[in-house]
Amino acid sequence: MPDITAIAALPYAFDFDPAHCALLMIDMQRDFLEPGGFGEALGNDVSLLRRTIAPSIRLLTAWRAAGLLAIHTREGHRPDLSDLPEAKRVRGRGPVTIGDAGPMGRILVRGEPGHDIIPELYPAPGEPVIDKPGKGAFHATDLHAILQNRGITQLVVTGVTTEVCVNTTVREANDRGYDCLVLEDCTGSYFPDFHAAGLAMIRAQGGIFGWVGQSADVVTAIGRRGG
Ligand code: TIU
Repeated sequence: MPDITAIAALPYAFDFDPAHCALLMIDMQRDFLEPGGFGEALGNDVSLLRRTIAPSIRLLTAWRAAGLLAIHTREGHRPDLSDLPEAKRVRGRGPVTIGDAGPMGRILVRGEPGHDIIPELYPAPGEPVIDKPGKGAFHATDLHAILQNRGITQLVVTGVTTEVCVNTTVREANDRGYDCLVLEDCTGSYFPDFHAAGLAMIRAQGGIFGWVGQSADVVTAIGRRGG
């Protein structure tokens, strides 16, 4: 018997199949959530994203306790910046850009403190970490292969920012055949309007890209398993 639980979501319930579902935590990096990183270099108030941390901790704790697969992503580039398109480097025309030195090391560069995941949500040993050079987690990465090799067909998606890396990844996942449940309280944007619109775009038109739900309902569904 498949172990499927209906989770309340929009536009309709999400049939959660834990054996074939991965949690995908997108770019919960110091560079986006702490002062002195890429997010602030772009002119943003990074404190707006921090409300996502507490519910994400509760979700990740329950997810791990149930023995389910959690995957983390990090946006960033090689230290020699050979994978950084010039168009991305100069975009924004700010005084500080990708590869420049900042208080958390070189901005959005792999191996630097700012590029790493925040300590509150640090990957556990054995959890895949996907280093991605773009906004989408499928572009120029082995994420699709990792998911296919583990028989994953569904993704519970969290992380930052809602309208940029979360939306891009969900659209990529949708085109590759995955069902995505995006969690409202575990995703965040520097722009509250874009957060709301980004989620509305996912669930509109009968769930054109996926579903939108709340982390507490996923935690409850995990707790009901086998009970
Ligand atoms: N700027 C912004 O909102 N986001 C990014 O640049 N990357 C991610 O969303 N991870």
